[in-house]
Amino acid sequence: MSPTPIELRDIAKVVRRDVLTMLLEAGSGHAGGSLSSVDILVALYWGVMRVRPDRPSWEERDRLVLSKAHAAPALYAALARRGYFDVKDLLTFRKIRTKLQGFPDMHKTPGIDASVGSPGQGLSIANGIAMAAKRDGRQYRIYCLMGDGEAHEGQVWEAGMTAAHHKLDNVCAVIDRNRMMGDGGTEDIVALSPLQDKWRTFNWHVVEIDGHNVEQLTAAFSEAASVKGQPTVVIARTVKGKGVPFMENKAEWHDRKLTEDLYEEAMKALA
Ligand SMILES: Cc1ncc(C[n+]2csc(CCOP(=O)(O)OP(=O)(O)O)c2C)c(N)n1
Repeated sequence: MSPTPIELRDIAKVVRRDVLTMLLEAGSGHAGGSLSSVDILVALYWGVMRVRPDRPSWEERDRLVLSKAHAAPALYAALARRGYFDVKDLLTFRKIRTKLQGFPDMHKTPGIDASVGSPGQGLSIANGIAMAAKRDGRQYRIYCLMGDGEAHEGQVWEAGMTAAHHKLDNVCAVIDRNRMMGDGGTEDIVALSPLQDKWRTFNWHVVEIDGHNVEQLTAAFSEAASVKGQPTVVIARTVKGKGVPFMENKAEWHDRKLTEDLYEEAMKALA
């Protein structure tokens, strides 16, 4: 049975706490963009995606490409809590020879469907997987989680055109629309608005929702699954650093180092 919205919210809180513990232990990593993505990942892995954590390579599984690869801590914590590997392994994040590299490596970590790192590339990978699924007559769906600042990379739009041209209705892109990146606000650096119109013009089905509301997220993904002949993009309005008041909407928390004191304060906020 699928978890209730209240259960999903509780899981998201546990995942957020894991993220902070991993970042403190590693002494580096990306807090803001990990915390903004947590509810999206929890909705997907617990409420939407067909996966078997005991068989990570199950051929019929739905796939996720973490195009905003710096949010790896959020994905690793979600995978561990979902049962792909031991939660204790999270403490090895960013350590030498760990399976939990700073950016996801599909050859090292159970549950990782694509090796990613450089922003802007994930949607092209998702397209390739989606074309293979269609060619092989498989029903699985491919989710691609992107940052909004990531859309400054031209490759995102090349991939956007390609997915629509090939009618890849098995692709669902999710944009973590926190309106921030490491250097400040997306709209000040290179404006993305009107983002819905851009994707619509690229022949995508567009849904915009509150990216911290698990009910809205699951409804959006179910709408996406019913769309035929077109890929869907879910624009998920989020808050960078969500859940930790001193991190929320602060560009510096893109990748600032967490200290013991600030960690304690953050964990109190997520108690
Ligand atoms: C090719 C390349 N371009 C840019 C960067 C630097 N960079 C890393 S992530 C990122 C974008 C961060 O913004 P966003 O995608 O909105 O992520 P979020 O706010 O969700 O963390 C940038 C510019 C890079 N590492 N490599």
